[in-house]
Amino acid sequence: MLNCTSADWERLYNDPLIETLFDIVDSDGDGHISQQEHSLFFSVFDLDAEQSAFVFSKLDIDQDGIISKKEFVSAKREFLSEREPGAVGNWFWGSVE
Ligand SMILES: [Ca+2]
Ligand SMILES: [Ca+2]
Repeated sequence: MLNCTSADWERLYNDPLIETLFDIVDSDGDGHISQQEHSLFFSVFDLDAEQSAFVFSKLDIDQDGIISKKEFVSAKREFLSEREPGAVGNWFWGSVE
């Protein structure tokens, strides 16, 4: 993060893969991921659905009950930059080998 230039940040926030993934999870296309959509995403990808509510609360940084695109992108960024168990991104993607 310390080495990130503003161009890097711009690239991260405009990563088409993240946008695409967000749009997939946001199945009703209202621009936010609800807990129901998140739970559905977990089941579709055969992840542990029982963890969905807990993971959702981790991702919902401002605790307003929905995951915004900004929150989603920040989780993805944490997944890419953090290898510590318990990092938000790790919870989102489940246990990654
Ligand atoms: Ca939605
Ligand atoms: Ca939120």
